[in-house]
Amino acid sequence: MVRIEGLTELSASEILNSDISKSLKKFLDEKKELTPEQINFYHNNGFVKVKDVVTEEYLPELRRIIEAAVLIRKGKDERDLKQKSQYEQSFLQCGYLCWDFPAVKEIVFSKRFAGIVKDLMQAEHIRLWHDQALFKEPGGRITDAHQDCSYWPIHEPQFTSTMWLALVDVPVEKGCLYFYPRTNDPKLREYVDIFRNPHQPEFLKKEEKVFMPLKAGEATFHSGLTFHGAGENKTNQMREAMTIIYIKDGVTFDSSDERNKTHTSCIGLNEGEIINTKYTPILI
Ligand SMILES: O=C(O)CCC(=O)C(=O)O
Repeated sequence: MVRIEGLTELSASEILNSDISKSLKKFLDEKKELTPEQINFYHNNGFVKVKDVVTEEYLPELRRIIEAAVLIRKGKDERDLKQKSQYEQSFLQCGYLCWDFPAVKEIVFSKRFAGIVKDLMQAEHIRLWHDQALFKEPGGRITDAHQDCSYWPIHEPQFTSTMWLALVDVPVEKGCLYFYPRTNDPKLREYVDIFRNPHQPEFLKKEEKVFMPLKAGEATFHSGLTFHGAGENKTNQMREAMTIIYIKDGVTFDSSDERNKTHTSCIGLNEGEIINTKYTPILI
């Protein structure tokens, strides 16, 4: 049974049917400056932590909107954790929220967030790939280590990036992410089937993991190539995170892997075409 403190399906609908505040809207378009050290760190290691991606003043409203969308999507699921598949025990996954809920679209289309990725990738323009809220339930299992690009039909995985935004404090014991530094090397590719039958790639067994506990409003950005996972949620509170995944404008559709070629964001594309569909607008 999915419960979010202080929310009912009725109040969640009311939140989602209201306009977001003018001040949050303005904040979501405000530039967030990165330091050259942060950009270098991202390039060298394949991930970086950024503070104050959402500041204290704006986080409560933003968090409530995402929570409301998650409750509407998952509130009718009566199963408890043990009745779910192994994959579903890792997180409540709610994708493409921005296309169902206009208030979430205001957040996902934020130029502040996309601008960080533009600077990290040193790109002319950034497109949306997709969004997904990832809430790990109390007692939720680990997220097995994987590379995101394994599941995406994109020829240029080095030009993909995920923002993982903590909506609440996420210490290690609540299931924060960890990264394997410098695994953003295009030569290191291995498909991990996190959905049905995860395994740990042999070469990762020798690598160090870097855990990334975050305060609410902080975020990590990681390349689609970087191997990463998350710990269990050992607390009795929900681990609440919102992710937005971005691609550099100009990346192309790779239809070679049967498992990925029907990805929603690529519907209608032919092999090698620039990814430019109704789901992947230019954000900045
Ligand atoms: O939130 C998690 O537990 C995993 C997140 C993840 O794998 C990702 O955002 O790429």
